[in-house]
Amino acid sequence: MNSFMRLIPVSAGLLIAALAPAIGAEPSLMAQAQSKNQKGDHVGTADLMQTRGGLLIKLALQNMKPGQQAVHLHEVGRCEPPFTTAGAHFNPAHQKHGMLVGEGHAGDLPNLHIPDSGALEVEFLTTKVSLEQGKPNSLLNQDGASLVIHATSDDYQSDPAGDSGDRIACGVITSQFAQKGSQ
Ligand SMILES: [Cu+2]
Repeated sequence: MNSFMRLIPVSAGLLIAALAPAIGAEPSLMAQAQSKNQKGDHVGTADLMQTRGGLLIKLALQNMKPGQQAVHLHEVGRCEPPFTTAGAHFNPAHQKHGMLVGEGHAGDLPNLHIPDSGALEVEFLTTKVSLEQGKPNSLLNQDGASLVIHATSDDYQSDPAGDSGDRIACGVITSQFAQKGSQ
């Protein structure tokens, strides 16, 4: 039984290496969020990859309303419309919101500019959060985390959420290699 359990991390590591050859020899941690709007329609996917320089987030959205919209990492991995279940912004360092005010929340991200097509692909790198379990800034903590998109833009200063309006889309951040019963 024990030897079987030990096989799981080995095969996960090989899979990571196969999926992320650009990162080099070191396996990376990866996670994904499937974003849905309040009606439950799929509107995009976020692929998260822990790199040596920070957490790379690749966001691919479709069927969105054009315009500037805030995107944040929220502190709970639960997306039930109207998405208040996702909690506040991910903020383990207990900062006030917004880069214009100070350090900001760890879950703060720059605004999305969605074109008339309603589709957008964008990548960001943030050094304020991690996928490494056990770190204080890990998104993969006990209650998880979500990627939330708001109806309007973040003003980068109003506490607690940049005056960015309703939560229009939400996706639970899920480790790509989480095994049921592994904790
Ligand atoms: Cu938010």
